[in-house]
Amino acid sequence: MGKEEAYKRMSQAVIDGDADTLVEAVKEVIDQVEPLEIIQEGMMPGLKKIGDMFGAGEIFLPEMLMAAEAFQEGMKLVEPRILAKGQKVEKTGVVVFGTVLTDIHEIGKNIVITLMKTHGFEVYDLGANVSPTTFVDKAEEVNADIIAMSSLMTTTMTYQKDVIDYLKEKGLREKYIVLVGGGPVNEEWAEQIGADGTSDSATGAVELAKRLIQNKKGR
Ligand code: B12
Repeated sequence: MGKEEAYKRMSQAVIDGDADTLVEAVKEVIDQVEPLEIIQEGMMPGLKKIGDMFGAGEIFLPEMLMAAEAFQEGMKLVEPRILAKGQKVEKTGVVVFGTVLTDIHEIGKNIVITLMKTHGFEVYDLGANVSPTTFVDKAEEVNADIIAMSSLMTTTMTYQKDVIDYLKEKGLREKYIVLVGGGPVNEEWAEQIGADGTSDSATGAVELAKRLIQNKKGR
């Protein structure tokens, strides 16, 4: 089976919430292609489709949940391959990463974290539903360079601003690079809340993080 065919099967398997078929299709190509390509070309289109279907009221929460679970089964195969590529990389910086308060979406955050690790970042994953105090306390504790926040809903993205406001309140805003991301987040939003940047892709997020760290350390 060619990779295009395998990617189509992966996407459909995510939509169907069919972890077995997804894992099978991933195994068919995993030794031949870039692991990140499997996520981007094979698995993510399915998740996007399921989100659109949910938004249109064509499916309900159980189907979305099954799609997410199938996706995560696929990730179990792909993630070690991505991590294996970055074993001998020099340390780039320290990142504290979480999904904001009342938001439990973690898939995108986890992909960005995996890729950051392969580029030498030491990443502290705070999980989901993370409060401003937790973000900031952890960043202080581990002497982080970057605070990174993910948010997948229009109703939760405002908590990204709360973290930045809390940093300002504590007189710590200038100490950290603040990155924001996730579905509804764009450049305009990042600028509006006073974040240092955003990206809608994992590779873009890593490039941005590297560039901003270089600038900061060069100061
Ligand atoms: C999977 C999913 C779920 C899963 C999450 C499982 C998990 N453990 O993560 C489950 C089923 C649990 C779920 C629950 C809900 N969901 Co949901 N979900 C989705 C879905 C289909 C996909 C999200 C996803 O993982 N995308 C794939 C990843 C790779 O993309 P990403 O997160 O955007 O990340 C990329 C970039 O944004 C970027 N990035 C991400 N984070 C960061 C951070 C930084 C710093 C940077 C630089 C970059 C960056 O890099 C990533 C890689 O490319 C979306 C639809 C969609 N189009 O997004 C709906 C969606 C986000 N969900 C939605 C809703 C409404 C819900 C529920 C409220 C449903 C309900 N009635 O209960 C609950 C929310 C519960 C809560 N309190 O959080 C809505 C949100 C609408 C809104 N208000 O904005 C969406 C948009 C669906 C829709 N069309 O209506 N969901």
